[in-house]
Order: sequence, then structure tokens, then C-alpha cells
Amino acid sequence: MRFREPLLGGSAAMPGASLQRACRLLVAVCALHLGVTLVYYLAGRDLSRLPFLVGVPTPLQGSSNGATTIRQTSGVLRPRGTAPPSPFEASSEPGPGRGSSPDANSRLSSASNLTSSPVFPITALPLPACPEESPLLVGPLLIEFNVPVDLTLVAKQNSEVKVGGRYAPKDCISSHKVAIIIPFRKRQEHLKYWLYYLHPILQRQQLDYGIYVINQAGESMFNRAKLLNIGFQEALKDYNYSCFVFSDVDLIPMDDRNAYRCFSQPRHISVAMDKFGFSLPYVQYFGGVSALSKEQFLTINGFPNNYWGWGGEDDDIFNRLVFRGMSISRPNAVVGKCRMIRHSRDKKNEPNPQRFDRIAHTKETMLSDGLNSLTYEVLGIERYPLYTQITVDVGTPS
Ligand code: UDH
Ligand code: NGS
Repeated sequence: MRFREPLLGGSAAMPGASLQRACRLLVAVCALHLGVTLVYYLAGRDLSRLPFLVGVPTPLQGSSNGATTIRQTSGVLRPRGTAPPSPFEASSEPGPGRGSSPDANSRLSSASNLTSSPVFPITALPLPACPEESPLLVGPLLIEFNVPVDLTLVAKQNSEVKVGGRYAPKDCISSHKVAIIIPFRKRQEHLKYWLYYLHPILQRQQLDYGIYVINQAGESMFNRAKLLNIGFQEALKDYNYSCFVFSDVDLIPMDDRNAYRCFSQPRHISVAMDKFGFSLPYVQYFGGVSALSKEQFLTINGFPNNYWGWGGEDDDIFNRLVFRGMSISRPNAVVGKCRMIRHSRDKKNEPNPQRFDRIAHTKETMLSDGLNSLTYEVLGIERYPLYTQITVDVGTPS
């Protein structure tokens, strides 16, 4: 029995061996065929699906669709009186619509056409709502103003910020659609610091936000509150913002837990400024940085238009809120710490001698002075990588 084995390998066993080899070959060919079929099947089905699961870039995140729209408006001065394009409208609506652009659909069908494998209906997974409190916050921040800021670098460091200074989290839907309005004239150095510090903070706060610098043209007396009214009105032409943060250009929060968003009551944000020893200068103080929902803003007829020069307009706003039965919401004095960039008084923003008389009459004047009496002329809209600048003629004191 033992010597049978060598016999099998000898010439007498040849026909059996050939059959065995042929069988092995057949099995190998079959395996290869199966493998190739499997690869094609996966390529045709799963690869077309993958982008939807891991997030096909939405227009806001920079798909070709959004980029085209944005490019059209980037750096373009809008002719007077014409409605602006809405580069972010379609892209920023939350929900299952994200990623289902014609572009995405064509990608899907061309991938499916690669094979004749069964086509399953593919639905984009809706993004979850962002958490109540962002997990990205770090707390206290070191804020200093001794190194010059290079905006090209800042734009690179904030690569997810879209042209015009628009951002929305890519992994979740933010319920805070915030337009940040900055009254402005000849404070470019301050604006650079503001953009450098605020963009990362606002992204960590998981806000769906846009930055609007409302630039007063000409040399007439500065009018902070009127610029803020204009910012409100102009930002709403871009996107359905539900919240408006009004921020001086020279104020930087020292803690990213200080939320740049709206609350059930109007929010005062800059509550502990360094120049006031990190506390409020007086309890009614509502200057610096504040946030009002669209509804709160409309309820008070916006801000006054007739405070020319420095002072009092923030007290008038406070009065308006109180006269409409609202109270002020504030962070605590630790979270609310902020730094002001030191500077000298601006030309054409001298203290307004009429301010005390005006704030004594807010109750009556707020009915006819505000959004319902706002007139101005837009001279240009420029979409920079980190902000939108709207240059306006606000007129002169009447
Ligand atoms: N602003 C400008 N340009 C101006 C005037 C004001 O951009 O010419 C804006 C800017 O956003 C500023 C805000 O309006 O932060 C408020 O300006 P403000 O002058 O009322 O307030 P600020 O706190 O200065 O900046 C107060 C007077 C400083 C005097 C300092 C004397 N040492
Ligand atoms: C008050 C002003 C406010 C001003 C605040 C702080 O006196 O407009 O000081 O000013 N009210 C009146 O003048 C009626 S600050 O020190 O920041 O320049 O916001």
C-alpha cells in the first residue's frame, strides 16, 4: 500500500493528473471572473453612494455650483438700486436638500451607468442638528494686538470660510443664522484683528454666519446706529438670517463661550471690557457688541437714524427694548470679558451735543425714527474672502 503514492505521480497516473490540473485552472478562472464582477459591482454602486454618505461638497462648502455663483458676485460692485444676487440662499438651507444639486445627480447617474447592476434609490442622509453647546469651544483666549495681521494668511487659515465671509458647519445644521454687522469707516487695521480673532471663534461656536462691514462713505459725521440699520436690511437681501450681532470693529471677546448668537431676550455681549476694568460701566449699558433676533429688532423699529457723532445711540436702543417690554440677557463677567483695541477719537465722530435730549424722548421718537424711516444709498458691495463690505451714503444730519 505504501508504494502506491509514487505510482500516482508516475506516467501511469497522467490522465488523472491532467484532469486535476484542468479542474484547478477552471476554478481559478471562475474565481477571477467572480472577483472582477465583484469589483465592477462595487465600483458601480458603492462608489456612487460614498460621496453622499461622507458629504458631497454642498454649494456652500464649495461645489462647482456654489463656486460659480459666488465667483459671479465676488469683488463685483453692485449697480445702485439693483437687487443683489443670493449666493448662499440655495446652499444654506438645511435638510435633505443638501447635496442633491443637478451636479450631484449627474455624478450619480454616470456612475450608475458603468454597470448593469440593479439601481437602488439613493437618498442623501440629512445632517444632524448641531448640539445645543458646541463641543469645539476652548474657553479663555489670549488676545493681543502687537503683531500685524496678514489677511491673505488669515483666509488660508480659515479655508472653510466662503467668499463674502460666509460659513456654516459642514457636519451639522446650525439653528443660528447670524449676520454680524460692523459699523465702519477707516479702521482697516482694527478690522484685520477682528477677522483674525473672530472667524475661528465663530466657527467653533458652530454658527451659520456672514460678516457684513457697513462702510460709511464720505466725510460727514459718523452715524453708528444708522449703519447698523442698513446692515440689518442689506444682510437680509443675502440670506434668511434670524439673528443679528452688532459689533464695534475694535472689540474682541476673550472667551469663546461668549456666544455670538441670539437669545429669547436681546443679548448684551461685551459686558466686561478691559477699558472698564472688566465690568459694566453702568447697568443700562448696551454698547459695544449686542445681539437681537430679527423679531426683536423689528419689534423696536430697528435703531435710531438721527444720532450723528459719538454717544447716546446705544442708550436709545436700550430704551427701545425696555419700552417694548424686553429685558437684557448677558453672559457672566468671566465669559463676557473682552479687549478693546486702544485708539484715539476718530475725526467726525465727536460727542453729539444733542444726545441727552434725544435719549430723553425715545418713547415717542422710536415710533417714527428707525427702520420705517431709513433712507440711504448703496454705493458698492464687495465680497472679500473674509467679509462683505457694503459702502453706503448715509446722508447728513437734517
Ligand atoms: N467707527 C469707525 N470709524 C469711525 C468711527 C467709528 O469704524 O470713524 C466704528 C467702529 O466700529 C467703532 C464703532 O464705530 O468701534 C464705535 O465707535 P466709537 O468711537 O463710538 O467708540 P469707540 O469705543 O471709541 O471705538 C470711543 C471714543 C474713544 C476715545 C478715546 C480717547 N482716548
Ligand atoms: C455713555 C454714552 C454711551 C457710551 C458709553 C460708553 O456715557 O453712548 O458712555 O462710552 N452715553 C451717552 O453719552 C448718553 S465709551 O467709554 O465706550 O466710549 O457707549
